[in-house]
Amino acid sequence: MFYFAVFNVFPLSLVGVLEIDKKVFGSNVSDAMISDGMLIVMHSPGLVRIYSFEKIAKECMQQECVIGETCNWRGETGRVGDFPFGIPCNITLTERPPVLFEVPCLENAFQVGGHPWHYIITPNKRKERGTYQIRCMDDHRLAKNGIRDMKYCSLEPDWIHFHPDSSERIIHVGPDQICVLKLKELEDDAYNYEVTEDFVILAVRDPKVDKLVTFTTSGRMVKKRYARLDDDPDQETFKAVVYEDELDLLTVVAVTQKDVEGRAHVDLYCNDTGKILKKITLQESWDVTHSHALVFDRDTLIHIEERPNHNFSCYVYKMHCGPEES
Ligand SMILES: *C1O[C@H](CO)[C@@H](O)[C@H](O)[C@H]1NC(C)=O
Ligand SMILES: *[C@@H]1O[C@H](CO)[C@@H](O)[C@H](O)[C@H]1NC(C)=O
Ligand SMILES: *[C@@H]1O[C@H](CO)[C@@H](O)[C@H](O)[C@H]1NC(C)=O
Ligand SMILES: *[C@@H]1O[C@H](CO)[C@@H](O)[C@H](O)[C@H]1NC(C)=O
Repeated sequence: MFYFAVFNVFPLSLVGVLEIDKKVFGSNVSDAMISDGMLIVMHSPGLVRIYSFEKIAKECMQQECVIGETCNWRGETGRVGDFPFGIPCNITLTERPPVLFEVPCLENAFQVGGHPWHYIITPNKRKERGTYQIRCMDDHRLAKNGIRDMKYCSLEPDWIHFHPDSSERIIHVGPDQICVLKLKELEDDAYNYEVTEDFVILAVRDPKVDKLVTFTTSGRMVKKRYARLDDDPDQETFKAVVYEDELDLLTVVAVTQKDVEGRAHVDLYCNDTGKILKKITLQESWDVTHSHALVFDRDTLIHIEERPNHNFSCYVYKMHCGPEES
């Protein structure tokens, strides 16, 4: 159902090819991934199981085939890596390996990180959608303040993930706030760890526009029958948070609908303190109904926009060091 080709890097070498077979892992397998030496298998509805990939690779080794050399695999002979022989699926499981860890969660949104290892899930109940729990991997114990619920009313959900830097922090992003959280060890407490705020970045929003009455440019009064959404396009809304590891910057995209067009700016924040360092206004508009990707690498900022019918635009910005603002 799924095949993994697993490599070591530096130097590049093949570890092996593994099949996730429903006959072995269960007929309800919906997805799988390999990360940090763990094989993570997701089942529907809502169950995640973790196995040791290192152990599987070691114990289920069938045959060490070497790329470029002739090999005989189940009666077929070919050169390993050549088309159409390919690489034999040489990590073969006949029975399910021992489960190291399992947890039920909604829509298999499961993440591991932190030190010691913690995981983030949404409990496997519909009404828990939009809430996240941060728990210790060892004993499933909830961290103090480990239930995160931004209580937003928005079209796009808030999102949470472990910080990709080495700081073991957590980033939780809602329409108008970015919370960078950290795990603090507690002593003599019912909880072993506490989730605390490292810093928070807030969107620039005009509190006046929260009223249910607004005026058009011609002065006509418009009464709204409902309160606005938290990610209503005419208020500054966070759309992406990207971490640049070489400059150690948190890059944030904020979009505000002005007239008919969405205008975006990219703000660079110090990863350590959350202090704003630079604001870059994008020249092109940002249509919130399209999909976007932002890549930031040293002095290059790339914005990729996908319009309907696979129509892509790619905008490239170069940063210059100098007295003038650019
Ligand atoms: C980013 O900031 C955090 C928090 O102060 C720090 O621990 C980390 O080392 C910084 N940078 C990188 C590259 O991890
Ligand atoms: C998935 O299937 C396995 C075995 O086939 C079973 O043990 C498990 O309870 C099932 N899980 C769910 C969430 O239905
Ligand atoms: C699988 O085959 C590849 C090359 O085809 C080899 O490098 C690797 O060591 C083998 N792995 C196992 C677990 O047998
Ligand atoms: C892609 O979109 C742009 C901007 O809307 C438009 O100018 C261009 O003609 C489109 N290209 C194609 C091939 O549809």
